[in-house]
Amino acid sequence: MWPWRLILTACFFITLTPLYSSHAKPKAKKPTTSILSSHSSAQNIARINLSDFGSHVARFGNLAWGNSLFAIFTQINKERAITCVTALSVPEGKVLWQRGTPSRLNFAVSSDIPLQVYDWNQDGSDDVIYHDSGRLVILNGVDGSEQAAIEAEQPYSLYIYGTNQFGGAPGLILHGREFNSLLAPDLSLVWRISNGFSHFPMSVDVDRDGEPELLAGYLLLRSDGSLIWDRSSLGIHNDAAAYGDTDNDSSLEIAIATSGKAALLTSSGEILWRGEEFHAQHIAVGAFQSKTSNLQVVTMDRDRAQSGILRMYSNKGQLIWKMTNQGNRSMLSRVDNWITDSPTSLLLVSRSFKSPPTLYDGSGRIVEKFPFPPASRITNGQERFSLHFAQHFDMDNDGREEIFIYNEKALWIYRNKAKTLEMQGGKAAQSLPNPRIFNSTFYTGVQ
Ligand SMILES: [Ca+2]
Ligand SMILES: [Ca+2]
Ligand SMILES: [Ca+2]
Ligand SMILES: [Ca+2]
Repeated sequence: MWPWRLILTACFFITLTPLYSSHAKPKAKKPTTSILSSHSSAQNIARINLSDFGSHVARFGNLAWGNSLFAIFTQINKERAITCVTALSVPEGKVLWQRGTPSRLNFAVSSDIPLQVYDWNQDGSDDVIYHDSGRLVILNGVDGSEQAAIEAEQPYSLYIYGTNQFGGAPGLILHGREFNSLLAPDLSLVWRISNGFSHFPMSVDVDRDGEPELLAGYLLLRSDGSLIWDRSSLGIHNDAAAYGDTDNDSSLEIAIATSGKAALLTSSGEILWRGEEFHAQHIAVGAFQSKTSNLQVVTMDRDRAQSGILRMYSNKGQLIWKMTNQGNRSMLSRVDNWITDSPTSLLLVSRSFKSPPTLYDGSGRIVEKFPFPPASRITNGQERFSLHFAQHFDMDNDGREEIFIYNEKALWIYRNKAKTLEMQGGKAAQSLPNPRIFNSTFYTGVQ
């Protein structure tokens, strides 16, 4: 029953509009399923029930010795104070340690919380870094004990910044509503700047000298905190950002979801084009289409009608297609290695009210759907989904990414069991440690 009902539901709700052919003669209806789906066969490999410590926020890392994987679920109260952190082995589902008191009331999180998982003391096992109640705390990932703590002002999110100024260890950005601070590996303050609100920073080496710059909101900063450019004129705030060399000229472009029309900028801050969004919330840059060596820009729009519109643009800003009715709170993420033998990347759309997490190809066709019954319910004969989240990386170093789906009730994991062609598409490995995972955020862009 499952797949047929989903396919019928998708056909009913999703409108795909290919724009290159708008003036051409009517054509036979195109299939909604991708040819890449023959290289995709989702197999559920774990269904972990979360008891009372489940949450909308999960991070992932190798907390114990021997590269064993853990999910770190974090609960908060109504004042956004962290009330419980639980380290859960994956896929076994055993609690390694827990700090605080779990509560079934504290699972809901509607914006980022300042918590990341990274091997801060470089001893080979990841640590849990978070800010709570005026303190920045680093927990030893092995047992949850406090490794270090300082008093620090309240950030909105935390970002591991791979600057080279500390001799190999990264710095930590406290990304606040009105400031950004860089802390050294010993947690001493290096610099602090004021800026307008944004959700999450992004590092990008715009001049390709090996030292990444930092995009904090609409400010591009050198690693010493000095300003390169300010594009506050772009709109309400930077909701999400991504980058890539979209035209193969060796110079990077920066794509920003601006809470309004999306923007593509040169690395020197010149605006190349704007999109047509009402409220661009998420953005991705990648090689989604096989017929060109240029990259595409994809956005998720919280449009005026609140349907959730997915759009794909060429690097020149030409709208290639759009798909309405994705769900107004849907997220998107570029997935490189679900199908390792494909030269193109896929799009994972998740947190839709209307369908389970879904992989699309560069033509907007469905490659795979990932059923997640813990968030599913039938209302008036139609399937609807409560809030749920998706993450993806290669958990077992076989070159293929697994898809992780979770809410406060459960964590499910899918792998691709289809036969590979044993050709590599030249895309970067997605195993841990992975910047997309240790700099995790709700506001997916380069994520
Ligand atoms: Ca460590
Ligand atoms: Ca640089
Ligand atoms: Ca370029
Ligand atoms: Ca894998």
